[in-house]
Amino acid sequence: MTALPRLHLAVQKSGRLSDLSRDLLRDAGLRIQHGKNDLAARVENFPVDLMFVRDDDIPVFVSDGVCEFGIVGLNVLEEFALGRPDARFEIIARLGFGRCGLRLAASDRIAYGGPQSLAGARIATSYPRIVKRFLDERGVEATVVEMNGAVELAPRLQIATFICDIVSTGATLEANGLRVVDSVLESEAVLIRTSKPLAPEKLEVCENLLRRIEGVLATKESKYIMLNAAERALERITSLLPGADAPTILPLHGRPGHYAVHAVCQESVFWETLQQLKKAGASAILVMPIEKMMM
Ligand code: PRT
Ligand code: ZN
Repeated sequence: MTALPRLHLAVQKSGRLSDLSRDLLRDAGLRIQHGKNDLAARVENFPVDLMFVRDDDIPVFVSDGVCEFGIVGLNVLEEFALGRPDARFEIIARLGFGRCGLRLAASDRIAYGGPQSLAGARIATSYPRIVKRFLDERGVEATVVEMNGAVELAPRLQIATFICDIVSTGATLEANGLRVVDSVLESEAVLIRTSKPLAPEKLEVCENLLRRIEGVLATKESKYIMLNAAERALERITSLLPGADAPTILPLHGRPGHYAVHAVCQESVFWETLQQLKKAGASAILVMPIEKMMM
């Protein structure tokens, strides 16, 4: 029997996305062999090798087809793609972690009444292409000053009046006497795939990997709901179930006219939903996590 061809998946070696990327792959059932400091690791039970690299290199590797897949922040990906119109990748899934925003910020003393306030100003950033696009789309002319780190210091050093940087809690801006004035991009980690043609024998492995990752993402949001209800309430109740497709409805033993409703809800189930279900006549409502799912 010939061995299955191995795929290459690029993940951040060490940084904010590293542990979360590994967690996602583990949840997808991939057993990763080596420790954190290696440059590559073999997955024991699936024909995939992980490549541990700087996040900035991930779009390059995937676009060039050196790695078939990669996990990277949308901010890094967009900055790369704007500089490489011939880039060959597609976004397969938004992964729901590494959430942050690329924000314009300035000191409290600077007035801001919308993008026009940026006209003629200097903006320091590590994302010059994204900032340039933001300005161009709004017809504003400003000077973009590229910095590779410590962007928050630019106003204090009088390098620029505005900065455009990644913000998550806002603590770094606050510590530097800056406030957010505008949003440029919402970001999170995404799974990307090369658009270079794959060898036919790799396609099936790719599909299997994707199905597993999609399964993990689906279970994160999904819940299994069980409840009981009288027949007359069924229509209203099933319409209230968030993202549920064709619930299972079973007669309750010894309670004529009453049914058990089971459904997979593919959206978050909030307390408000449970209250609405109760009001509509549901009783014994149970909401359970789903461990694995393959659609
Ligand atoms: O070494 P390598 O090049 O691989 O890593 P890196 O240092 O370039 O990136 P890293 O590990 O810092 O971040 C990886 C990705 O995580 C980013 O590209 C974003 O997609 C995402 N992410 C999520 C963040 C943040 N949150 C974040 N808060 N990236 C950076 N920050 C920084 C930000 O630059 C600023 O300095 O955190 C500071 C602000 O945080 P708050 O919480 O004070 O607002
Ligand atoms: Zn980086």
